[in-house]
Amino acid sequence: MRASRAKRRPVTVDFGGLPGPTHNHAGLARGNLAATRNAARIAHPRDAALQALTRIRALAARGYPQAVLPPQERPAVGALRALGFAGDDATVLRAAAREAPALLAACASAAAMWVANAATVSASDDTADGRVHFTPANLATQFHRSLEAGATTRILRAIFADARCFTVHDPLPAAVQMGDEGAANHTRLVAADDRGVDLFVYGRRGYGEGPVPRRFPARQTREAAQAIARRHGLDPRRTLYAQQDPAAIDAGVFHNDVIAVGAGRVLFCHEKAWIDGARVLAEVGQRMQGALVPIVVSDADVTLADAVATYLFNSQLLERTAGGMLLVAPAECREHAPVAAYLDRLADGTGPIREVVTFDLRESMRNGGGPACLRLRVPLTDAERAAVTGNVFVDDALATALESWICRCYRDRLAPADLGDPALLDESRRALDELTQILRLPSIYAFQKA
Ligand code: SUG
Repeated sequence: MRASRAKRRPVTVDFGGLPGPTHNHAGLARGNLAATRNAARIAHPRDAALQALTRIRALAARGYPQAVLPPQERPAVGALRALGFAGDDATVLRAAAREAPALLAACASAAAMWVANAATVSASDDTADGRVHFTPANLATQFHRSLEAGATTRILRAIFADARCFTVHDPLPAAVQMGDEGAANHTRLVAADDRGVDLFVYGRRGYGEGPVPRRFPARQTREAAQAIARRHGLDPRRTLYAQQDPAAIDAGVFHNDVIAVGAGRVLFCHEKAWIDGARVLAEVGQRMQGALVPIVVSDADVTLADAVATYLFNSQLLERTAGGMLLVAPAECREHAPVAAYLDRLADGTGPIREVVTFDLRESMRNGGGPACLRLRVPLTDAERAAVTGNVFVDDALATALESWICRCYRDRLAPADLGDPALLDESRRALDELTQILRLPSIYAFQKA
């Protein structure tokens, strides 16, 4: 009995995001300090995609199950048409470039690469009907990101098509009260009974009074998180809600995954992550039947500003077969003296984190996306894994095919002025068409249906 239950336990598959061919730095996301700082810098789409793939490939080689989620079609000509630009695709792009470059940049963003914002995912172990549930994020706070929700829903429905195992809901209504940014604000921990405990973190309430940041938007609402827990059929006794400290949002923590990461029994967070953080940890610990292993970093060790500058907490926490946890951090953490010193102490053999590896994800980091932003965790049992559509699980053959696809199809550099180039749209469509064949997916892009 015990053995068969244990066998059914889901194992996390990391679905990695691939930066699309229009990867660029447009400074679109207010409250995201890296993105704002790097506005209009020349971008390197090929490097961006290769950096993302290198991380995925290395983790797959270490035995961590990896899969990929395809990028979205950009520039989103349909979105520009909805904003009043008319004519054929080239005319729409040229007019937008001339009359409204900010709108063109928003419609050309490759932001869908940060798949931690694609959806909130619940394990079949935790849901009332025993299926894996997905709610694609509406990303309603930022226009350029709100454009992702429809295609994300289509892509998830193509990959997780088997209705016996999976339910992909519609995104929540895209209104300010329902702002939802997906898994970046959701942490699934595992309690002493080996079942999940869900921590949802929100930035503000959609209704009623409550603390709010002064400078920057709080993207996730409590109501959105509660709606997701309800529709996924999560057990309220194993679910809890915490509010981000508004001062943290004002310091550049636009998602909870910029200041905390949890996996299994371990929760690695900054002391200033949440309002009343000690109470939050006590409640998480109680729901986990005492199994929580918190690692709380004090401001004296790493300031909030240093955490935001290096993305220390935008790391992946992975269980090692050799025991303890592996922290997968951005290379910037090793280049920053106080954070590098902290990491040496963290992995000195005395604590739960035994090893730190870093990756150069500089192109994504310049837009405020580190290792944790670039993966969507999907807990799957063996049977659920077998029910996934397409050739999306990464092995050496797929990684090699993706590498040659990137080298063949991506530009080396992209400046803001290139976004209105009709050739870029054609190249992107050709690339995505090839990718759907490599991944053996059905037609997921609007241009493939035209
Ligand atoms: O929504 N950056 C993204 C970064 C998302 C990071 N994701 C997580 N923390 N999970 C954002 O702020 C910048 C695009 C630009 O400026 O060109 C951007 O959208």
